[in-house]
Amino acid sequence: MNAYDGESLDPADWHAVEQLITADGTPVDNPELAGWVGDVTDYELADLYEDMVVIRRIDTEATALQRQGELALWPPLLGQEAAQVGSVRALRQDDFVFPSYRENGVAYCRGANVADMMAVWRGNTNSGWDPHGINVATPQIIIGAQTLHAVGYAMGITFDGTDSAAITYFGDGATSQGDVNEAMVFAASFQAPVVFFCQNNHWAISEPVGVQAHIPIAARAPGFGIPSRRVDGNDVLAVMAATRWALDRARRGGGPSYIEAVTYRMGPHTTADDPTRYRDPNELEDWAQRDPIERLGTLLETRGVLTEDRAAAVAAKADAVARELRAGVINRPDPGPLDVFANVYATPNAAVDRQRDRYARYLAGFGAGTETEGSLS
Ligand SMILES: Cc1ncc(C[n+]2csc(CCOP(=O)(O)OP(=O)(O)O)c2C)c(N)n1
Ligand SMILES: [Mg+2]
Repeated sequence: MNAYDGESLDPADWHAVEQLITADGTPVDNPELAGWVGDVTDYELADLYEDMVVIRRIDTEATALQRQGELALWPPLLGQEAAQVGSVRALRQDDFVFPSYRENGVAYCRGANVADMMAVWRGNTNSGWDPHGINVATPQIIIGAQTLHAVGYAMGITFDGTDSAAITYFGDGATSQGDVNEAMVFAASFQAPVVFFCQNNHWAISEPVGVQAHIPIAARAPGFGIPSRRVDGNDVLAVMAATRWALDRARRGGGPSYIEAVTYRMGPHTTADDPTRYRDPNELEDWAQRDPIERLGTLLETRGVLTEDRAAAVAAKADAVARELRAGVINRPDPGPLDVFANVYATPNAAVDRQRDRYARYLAGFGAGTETEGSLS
């Protein structure tokens, strides 16, 4: 656990972070953190590398699809691959994830079908996937709301008496939101088995992290009675170690933990944003030197694990996923106008039925065809 002594009070300072792999791919001697990932073999590290490459490819393809008019919007995660992969790969399948809109890498690793993942960004479904199918709630656009859901779910875990955990992802900007602070109070009060996972990507749209945090974000959590760690979010192994530490506390009845993964949003906030209007290009250049994928690639090459054949196989896998994603987006049938009433409630609801019938009659006034339901359920 980090103690903040006041010497490093700049929340944007990347140097005051726990690491296991430096930006140039050199292992770091950090026995306490390393102890949490002592069982991870080089081959398993190569799997994490593959995850990150595939996720970056998903991001590139989705960005292209938005530019081509096939998606309405896309929130890129470029640069945040290690934060997402390291944390999600620390979870068990029976743990439950409560993400924001940017955790598409997390959803992929949990097994979300890539076409389903894109549907909400194409604007032709109210949701993306069945949350209970992969134990991941669908993307939350309301900043910070998912942290409350996670704490409520985690309190339910306690009532059930199992040793699973909830994890919630949110950004640096979200930490200013009341919901997140309320969630932390509840989590601490009820010792809920929940992991607060903050991706400090340095920006909340056009607002730099230093405006809303005058001390490192991780330093806030102890004030709520929640232990925290501040890790290099571009170091997949450090992120995995910290997440395992937090999950272990949750499973053993130790209550909530907080992780600040210090990373960088290399792309725009969304495809509707132009960061060149508010961001110093040198900052981007600095962070490009700390790329999460390159550093792991360097380490694995040095150890002889990332051979040319393996790298080619990883690239082929990424291309295959991108093809599947593109086909899924382009071939996805448009919903019918009445589909908006589907899945509002889990059980039949008279009020929704009345609204659907009224709308169907209204549509029928325009002639045949428009009143039929589409193929989505
Ligand atoms: C309650 C609420 N207020 C404002 C917004 C508009 N909004 C969307 S994203 C965003 C910034 C979030 O920044 P951060 O939490 O750092 O997450 P990031 O986008 O960097 O992943 C804001 C203010 C919103 N979606 N919900
Ligand atoms: Mg942010």
